[in-house]
Amino acid sequence: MADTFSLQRVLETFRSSLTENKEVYIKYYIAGWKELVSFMNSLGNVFSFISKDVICKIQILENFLSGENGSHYVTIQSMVKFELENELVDLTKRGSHPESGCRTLLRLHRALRWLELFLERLRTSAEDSKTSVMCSDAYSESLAQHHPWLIRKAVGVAFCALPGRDTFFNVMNAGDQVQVVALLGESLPLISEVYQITEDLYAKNNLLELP
Ligand code: 1PX
Repeated sequence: MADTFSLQRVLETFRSSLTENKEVYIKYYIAGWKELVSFMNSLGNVFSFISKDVICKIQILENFLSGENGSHYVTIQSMVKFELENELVDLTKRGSHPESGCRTLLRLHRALRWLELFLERLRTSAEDSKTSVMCSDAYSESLAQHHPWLIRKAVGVAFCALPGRDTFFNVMNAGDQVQVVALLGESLPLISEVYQITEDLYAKNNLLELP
């Protein structure tokens, strides 16, 4: 992972995460998240409680991937099959498998929906739009529904520290605003596709509310 964030690289990692049969490689899925964490870190320390949580979840998945059952963690599809067949998932309340791959990835999956909604707002935003409003509207529509009051409050405070739209576009490192908007237009269908494939898989297996 290079030091400076680039939206192009996020696009490439999410593109690499899709297999020919439309399964999702966990390795590239988490690589995409690492890029996003590096972007968030470049925005300042107020976001560190968020990036810590993402890094922790990435680490859990990486441990599975490099562990003795790593071959079952190559794609999200193979992970779900393996963990369910071997009863490695707490399905209704937290018990002996509080950090299963399935529940850990579900947290990132919900956050991917936030990202999709936020980037779509950013892509279609007017020059005087506020990133804090776009972020918090996208959050209310997605992740907030899964977070308790205290987290929602802390997230609200962090949003207020977001830089303005111009800075945001610059930090994305993808050229001028017209180019960034074009790249966002290219990235969003891919992010949506990865999201939808995961959503359908989780829905089919009744995994969308894992504790
Ligand atoms: C191209 C520019 C895009 C900007 C990239 C920013 C990436 C943001 C990534 C946010 C990922 C958040 C993951 C949250 C996972 C989660 O829901 N965790 C909670 C539940 O976990 P548990 O194990 O307890 O069941 C956990 O409690 C969360 C704690 C931290 C708060 C998470 C807030 C998420 C806010 C999303 C908005 C981020 C705004 C960043 C500004 C750029």
